[in-house]
This record gives sequence, structure tokens and C-alpha cells, in this order.
Amino acid sequence: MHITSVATKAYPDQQFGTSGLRKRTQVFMQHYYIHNVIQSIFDSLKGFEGKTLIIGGDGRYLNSEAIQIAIKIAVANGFGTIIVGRNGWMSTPALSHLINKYEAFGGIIFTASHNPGGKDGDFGIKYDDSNGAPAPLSLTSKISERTKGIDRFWWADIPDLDLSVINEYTFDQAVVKVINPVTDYAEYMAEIFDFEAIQKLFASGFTMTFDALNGITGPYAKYIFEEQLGAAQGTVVHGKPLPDFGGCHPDPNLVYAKDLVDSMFKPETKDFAAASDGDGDRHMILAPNLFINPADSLAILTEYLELIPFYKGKMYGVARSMPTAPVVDDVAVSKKIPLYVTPTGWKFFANLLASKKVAVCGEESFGAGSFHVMEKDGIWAILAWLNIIAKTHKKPQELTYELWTQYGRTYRLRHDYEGVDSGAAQEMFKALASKLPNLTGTKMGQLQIKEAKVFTYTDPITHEKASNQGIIVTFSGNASVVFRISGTGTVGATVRMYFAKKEKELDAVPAEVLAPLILTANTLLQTKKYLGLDAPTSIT
Ligand code: G16
Repeated sequence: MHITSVATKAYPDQQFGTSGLRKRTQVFMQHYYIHNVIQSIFDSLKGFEGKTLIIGGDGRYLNSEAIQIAIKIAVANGFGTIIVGRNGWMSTPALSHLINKYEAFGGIIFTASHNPGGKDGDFGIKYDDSNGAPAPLSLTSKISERTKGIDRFWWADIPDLDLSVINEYTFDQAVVKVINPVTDYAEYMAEIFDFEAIQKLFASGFTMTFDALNGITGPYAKYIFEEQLGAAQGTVVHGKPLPDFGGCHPDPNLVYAKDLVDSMFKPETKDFAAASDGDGDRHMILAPNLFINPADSLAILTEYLELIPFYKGKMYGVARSMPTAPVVDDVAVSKKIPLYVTPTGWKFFANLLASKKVAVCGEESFGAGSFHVMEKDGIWAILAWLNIIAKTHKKPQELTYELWTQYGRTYRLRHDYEGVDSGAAQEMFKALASKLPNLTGTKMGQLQIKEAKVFTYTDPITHEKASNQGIIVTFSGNASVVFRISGTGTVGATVRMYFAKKEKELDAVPAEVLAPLILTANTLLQTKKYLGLDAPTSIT
């Protein structure tokens, strides 16, 4: 095997965002674009020679080519063992689990998560550290910096490998192992959850639909839900990972999983429904005629997690991201457990999970997870719901109404202004930030501002500071609005506004409850003036 140094030119746009590097697929198709990122990751790490690297992807367009490139560069850089998922497939949480299981140095996953795939869609690369967590800010900044100066990458002249069969390939000191990542993950889930209780639930006639949205979770879900837990054949729909997700947007929410949502708002429905995204870290939960939003879902998981044997006596605390409606806050008070509020980005939960400050975390963008892996985990969250339903003998809608009855119902909505001009968005935020010091006490229509501030976070473990993580304005009457610019958009900027208000009334319409708050928020941010838009491009 020959190892050569290949000259390359740096690209100026390889800045890592909320979750790795995400761009249009065609940007990644540029000459040596992928090579540069991978070598920049390795150049930013120390001490991996002879160690293990896990590589996978969510099966989207360009996945196979990217994996062959990554294998060659990893071998050339001196990794000893490279573990790859069969077909190059692996979900993000499975990658995290395999890093821990095989005590790997780290892992690379090719995914743009819930973003559409295909040649005209999106692609991405993410690096997970040796504890299976998304690379921390300090490392992603280093990688981004390195991409600006890279002028060569190391290359092993080995052939493209057949990844469709379980096999091992040896090249001098390096071995590449192709494994079935589904069975490893399924075994771990069986250790965590009471599979017997869930089997009994399905045997008693409980029905469910799981929509994999043609993303990576199809094979995991078919094996776990249908083969192991006895859910009816056909429970899993859109179960084959497709390079373009069948033209769908693999994002489990009310807009993009519309067929599934509609199927649950009919007179005759299944008892439970769920969906997951392109790389399997997000999930959505539905009950008959009810969408259980991620903030409520996190609260319910926190309330009942200790019914699952793996978590007995381990409810250390809970964390939510700042824009997530504060439903779990009440549960934390009632359970007398610590609550942490972090910036958006799963990486901010990782230290809390690893140091057992929290048992469970969740965020409004349809993510939840626990210390079982350091990534959010869609199938895990769905299994947790099934386990709780099996143990409490309560329907998902009953669990939700009980939560609301006990604490009040928090209505929430998110408005996104997608693909807007970045400069205009920055200006708009600057203008609002400059007004914040004078806003406390101001009355706006029916609402009075209690506090208005830019959110800054100091990691309680590393003391690393993350400044400028969005603006939060709280109002009297249990209402709040959060403004931030997304870190995962691939075109221009995406402005997000998150609204939340707690009410005693349980069956109101969210848009009606939140209308005054939405009006006030738009007056504060001046979306019309800066973005020229009358309405958001997406409401979820
Ligand atoms: C990533 C992060 C999440 C974040 C989401 C959306 O998720 O891991 O923590 O909430 O992006 O981020 P933003 O609001 O900045 O677009 P994923 O599932 O896309 O990897």
C-alpha cells in the first residue's frame, strides 16, 4: 500500500455550524471538497494513530463515494481499525453507541440530518468525539480554522471496497471491518428497555405506525419493532433508505410527515404513531387526534423515565435547549431534580450527560435522548414511550392530558423565515439587541416585558463560554419568545422565532392563544422592515 501526500486548495466556506458542516450536495461534489474536510478533521486531532474510527452515513446521495474517500484518508493518516456500516449505512445514535462499544477514537458520519437529499438536496459531515458526542465547540472551531489553510491530504492507494457484505479487509497495519450496525444497536436497546413488557403490549392488540421517511431508521425499526417486539408487519412505512428520500423531506414534523399526521386525525386510527428523520436522531410522537409536541414529550419522558429499569434511581436531572417551551421545568421542580437550560445544539448536552448531571435531554427540534449515547436518539425515544405506555397501562393521549391537568398546558409554535438575506438578518438582530437594556417593564399591547436578554451559556463542566446564543424575551403571564438564527441552514440565513405561553385552558387553538405574542414579537424584531416579509415561510 502506498501513501501519498496530495496537493489541494483550501475552500473558504467550510465553517462548521450547529451540527457539523452542511451544504448543498453540489458544493460537496467540488474537486477534493470532501477530502479537505476529512483531512482538516484529522489534522485537528491528536493521538489517533493505531486507534479505531467508526464511519457511517444516512444513505443519502454521495454517501457511498464519501465513505470510500474517508476510508482511504483514514488509512493513510494511520488509524488502525476502521469500522464501517454495511452499505455505508449507520444512524447517528448508532454511530455514537459504536464509538463507546468499540472504544473508538471517534467517528465520522455523512448526513445533513433532516434536510432533503439527492443531487439537488443537501449533504453534510459530522465528527463525534471519543465519548460518542458531537465534537465540542472548541474542536469544531479548530477544524473550521484548519479548513482555511489546508494545502494537502494523505491518501492510501487502496481499491474501493465492497461494503454490501459483512467482511474484513487488511492493508498493512490497517484493517477495515464492515459490520451490521443494526444488530449492535438493537442489542443495546434490549438492555435498556423492558422488551417483554412492550411485547405484551403489542400482543394485546396495541397498534402503531412508524414512518422512517425513507431515511436510515427503516432497517432498525423493522428489526426492533416488527421482528423483536412483535408489532404487526407493515407497522414500519417508508422503511427503505433512499438516496433522495423518495423526493420527501425526511423531517418528522407536522409539515413533512403530513401523511402520517393525517392518518392519526381520522375517526379510525392506530393507537400510536411516530416518525424519525434522515439520520435517525429526531423523532415525532402522535396519539389519536393529538400531536404530542417535543416539549410535552420531554416532560412526559422525565415524569416516567424511572419506570424503565435502566433508569431506576438514575434520574439525575434534566436539560432542555433554551428555545424549547419550558414544560419540563415544572416536572423538574415537582421531582426536585436539577434543570439545565442550554443553547441550541446537541453538543451542549453532551457534557451534562457524560458527567451524569442529567439523565434526559430534549429540544424543540424533535430531539430527545439520555446518557445511553451522547447523541439524540429517535428510536430510543419511541421505545421509551412504548415502555412507559406498557408500564402505566395508559394511552399516550391520557399521559398528555394528565400532564396538562397537573401543570397547565403550554402552547407553543415556531415561525421560521427561511433562506433570507444573511446581512439583513444580522442587522435586524443587532437592532433588537441594542434595544434590550431598555425593554424591561415595557407594555406592548396586552403584554408586559419582564426580562429581555441575549442568551449566554457557560458549560458547568468545562466552563467554556458560548455567547450570543439567541435573544429571549419573557413576559408576565407565563409567556416568552425566543429569537435566533439557525446554524443548520444551507442557503442564506434562517431566522427562527419560538413562542410559548402557559394556560389553564386545555383545548384551545395554539395560533389563537399565541396571536398577541406573535404580533408583539414581530413588532420587536421588525421582520417586515428588515426581511421584507409579511409572514414566515414555515410554521411548526
Ligand atoms: C441539530 C442540532 C440540534 C438543533 C438542530 C436545529 O440537529 O443537533 O441541537 O436543535 O440542529 O438547529 P438550528 O435551529 O440551528 O437549525 P440535527 O437533527 O439537524 O442534527
